Amino acid sequence: MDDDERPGAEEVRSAAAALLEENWTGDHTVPATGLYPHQWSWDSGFIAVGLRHVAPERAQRELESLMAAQWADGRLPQIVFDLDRDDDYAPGDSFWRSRTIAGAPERPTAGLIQPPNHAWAALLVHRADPVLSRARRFLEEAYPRLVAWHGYLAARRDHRGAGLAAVVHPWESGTDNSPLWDEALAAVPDTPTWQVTRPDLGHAAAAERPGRKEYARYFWLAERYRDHGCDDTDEDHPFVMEDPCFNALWAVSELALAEIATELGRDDAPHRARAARIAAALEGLYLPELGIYGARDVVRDALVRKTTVNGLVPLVLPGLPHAAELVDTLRGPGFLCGGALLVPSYDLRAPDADTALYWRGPAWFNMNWVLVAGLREHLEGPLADSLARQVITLAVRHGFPEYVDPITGEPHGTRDFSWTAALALDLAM
Ligand code: 2M8
Repeated sequence: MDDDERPGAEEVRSAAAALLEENWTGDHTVPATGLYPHQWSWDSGFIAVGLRHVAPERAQRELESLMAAQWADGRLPQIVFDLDRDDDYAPGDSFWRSRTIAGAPERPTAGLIQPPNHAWAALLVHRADPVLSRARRFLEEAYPRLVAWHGYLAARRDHRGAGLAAVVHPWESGTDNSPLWDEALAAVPDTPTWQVTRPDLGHAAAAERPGRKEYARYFWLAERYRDHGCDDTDEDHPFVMEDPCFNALWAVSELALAEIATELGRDDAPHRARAARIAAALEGLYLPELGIYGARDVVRDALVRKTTVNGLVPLVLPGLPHAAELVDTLRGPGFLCGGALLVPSYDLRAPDADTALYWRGPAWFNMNWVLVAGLREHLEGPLADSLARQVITLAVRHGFPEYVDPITGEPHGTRDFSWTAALALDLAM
């Protein structure tokens, strides 16, 4: 790409800041108006990372509003519903009825969770403006909530007792229709009681969203979890998966909590110990023959041997034993050397890869941002820099798309997508 095609830092900053302002509701940022009209958990983490450069107080409030919807058991919910603005999303508050569940907060939320990038985001937000952060007691207030959140993962989601947290629904992974979940999901009934509605198809093309059968299974699983009071005691829950992306983000966030503890004059050792335990347990997901981390299907006690971007995310961990192999895989024929501009969500050589279909081939900006961080951690500066430039260029050129075709850069999904803007902004600063 020619240098003159690349947007300058000021262009990125002003376009991204304008979009983030537009998507700000007064206490949080929606992922995108229309398709995603509420507050999403890991979106808020990524959005705060970008917002810190242009509106540090809003970045803090982004995380504070999510943490204000914490459940008594410590979970941070997948979605905080904003009923005043828009109810065009399913399943919404009428499905979850969270206020009828003991321990749920005042504000209506989903019962599920999303990947724990929040402590990592909180540390970055603090460092962007420590004076403001201290004046607002941002870390003092956030720390106990983040400790409780990670405590929930350790106490309620470590189904095998091996040190990893499990997701009980594909939505919890944030990578909804990743091929990692195919086999486990195929065993889930597609007969929910709740009538499945698809308002999402009014905002995005059907060919770019999960299919009808997948949605029926998503609803069935959500219904089962809800009907067990979202209490994580359902021993026969049919979908229990250990995701390398979710757990790597947990470990990085645990390391961030250690830094936050130090900043607050508290003991950082328990956080470092837990991060080490998660990292050690992650090694049980490593697939040496593929040079990548897979997922574990806890119900079937089997590893899912598929090469997805989720399996590259452990690169963010310092001292990762297989970092060199992961970098080779990332550079190799399934990912960048398939001629890709950005790292795709799924091995481009897989017969069922589809470069326009959501988490089954397209490149996502959040994953590429995480990989830039991972490459920098492992001293792969030139590759990190070239990926960062592609993130910025494709984000700005296409009006902050949700995701892109990794080969052509063609935009897909919704536009004006908040984390695309926030993370491009972060990389441009
Ligand atoms: C997508 O997931 C939601 C369900 O949570 C959906 O498809 O309706 C995913 O890309 C997820 O990672 C993201 O957090 C969410 C909002 O951007 O959209």
